[in-house]
Amino acid sequence: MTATTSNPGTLSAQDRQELYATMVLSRTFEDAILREYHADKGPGFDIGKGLVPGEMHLSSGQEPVAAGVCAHLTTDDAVTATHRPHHFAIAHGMDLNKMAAEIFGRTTGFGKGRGGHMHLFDPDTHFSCSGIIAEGAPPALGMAFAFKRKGGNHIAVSVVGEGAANQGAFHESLNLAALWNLPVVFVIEDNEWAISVPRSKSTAVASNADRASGYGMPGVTVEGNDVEAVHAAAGEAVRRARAGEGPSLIEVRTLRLLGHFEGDAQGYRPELVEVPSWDPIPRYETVLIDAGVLTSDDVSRIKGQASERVETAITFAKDSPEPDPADLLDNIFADSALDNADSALDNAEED
Ligand SMILES: Cc1ncc(C[n+]2csc(CCOP(=O)(O)OP(=O)(O)O)c2C)c(N)n1
Repeated sequence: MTATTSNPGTLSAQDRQELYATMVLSRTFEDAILREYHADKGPGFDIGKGLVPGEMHLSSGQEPVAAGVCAHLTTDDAVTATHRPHHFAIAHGMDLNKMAAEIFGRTTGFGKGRGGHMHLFDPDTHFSCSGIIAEGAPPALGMAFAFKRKGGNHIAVSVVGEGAANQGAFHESLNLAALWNLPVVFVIEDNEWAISVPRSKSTAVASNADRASGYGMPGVTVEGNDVEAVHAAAGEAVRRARAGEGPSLIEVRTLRLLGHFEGDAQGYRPELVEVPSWDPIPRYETVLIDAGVLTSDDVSRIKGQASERVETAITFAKDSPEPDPADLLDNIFADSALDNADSALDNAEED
């Protein structure tokens, strides 16, 4: 999406429709992945089985964070996301076909099917994510440093969960980003749970946004899982970064509608009974319909277009070739690295 600099209350009808459409596309994609993931796991729910093997972390409920932040970015800006990456990947404009193919482990995927859903990587849109929590923060700094050295006003966004916000890599990144005045926006997606650990059991700090002042940057908390409030906070943080005013931290109180991973029974979440009424997408839909920004025809059109794109991507993934086991060791080392290693070995043998 194109970068905008909207302030609260100044979003156009088109901006608001786009925020809604981005969230709908993300949810539609994940609902399809959920369907395919569970289709053939067998009676004992074996995560090694089926068309989409391995773990699956879905972001349903957290769409306002990605839509609100990425509305300010172009694909020349970098995003490093988490092990729960789909909503950010989609909001940042990654190709749905290659994304689905990667998740299905097919050769047409972003990483030739070797990374899977936690390791979506696309140099064209400057997007990456990782199964290692807080791992994306240092590379975001590297991207921001490069952008600053090259000139221009591109920025990097580093997304972490509130659990990952306790990791050393995250804090070292905040420190260096402020010290070097780098164009970075740190986003904490606070869904209150790090697997089964509530925020109150992982940090003594009531609000992670307060930590920003310890590093010399502004920090803001966005309450209510509200896409327009995220958009407003991100607008200011992105403006600062582009203007050379340095990094900012945004903590968004959001909501994970599903388990930490698919198959998680969530016995640790007593509040779950209330969750359906918290779904941010129907809530925003009602707001926009009441404001006269969306009609029910618009809703059907947006959902229909999302479904069409998503089902095309799922079909593309299913029709794509599986990797050939003979290629297993390809693409692990760059050829030059192998050459260097060979000559180092030769030299060692000669010595
Ligand atoms: C460095 C590291 N330690 C532990 C894990 C195991 N792990 C995977 S997800 C997770 C919890 C992450 O919680 P949070 O950062 O709040 O993100 P959420 O899953 O809620 O989106 C942990 C501890 C990991 N992947 N990487």
